[in-house]
Amino acid sequence: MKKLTITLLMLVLTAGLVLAKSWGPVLPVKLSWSIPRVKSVTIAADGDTLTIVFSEAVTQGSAYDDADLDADCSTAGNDVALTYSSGDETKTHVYGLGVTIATGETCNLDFNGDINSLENMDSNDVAAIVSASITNSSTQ
Ligand SMILES: [Ca+2]
Ligand SMILES: [Ca+2]
Repeated sequence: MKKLTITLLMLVLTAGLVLAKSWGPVLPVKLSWSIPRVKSVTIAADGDTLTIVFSEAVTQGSAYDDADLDADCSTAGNDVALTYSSGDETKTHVYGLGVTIATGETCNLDFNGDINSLENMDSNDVAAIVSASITNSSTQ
């Protein structure tokens, strides 16, 4: 019985070492538990472009969809579509707005992505956002 226990223990240890060896190269060297946050959201002077600045570089994960984001505005209405333009894998993501936002409108940003939608470079997801305030710089 004792011999069997030792044999089993050796098997588990060996399996563990083999696993550690094969998975070692894909494990991140530097683990990060930081959660990317939205620092600012701005509508440009043209009223057609929206820029989100995150606290760190953010990428579009496997479940990302433009529909995960929308803007709710006082005149243009709720759920204005956003279409990704540029900035993937950086802090600053630029989107086209489905409707031209007029000067003086009040807008908020919603983000409701599935797991692995927007995430940082360590795959930590951006948390859901409800009505983050948008700075409207439109002159239209
Ligand atoms: Ca909305
Ligand atoms: Ca993730």
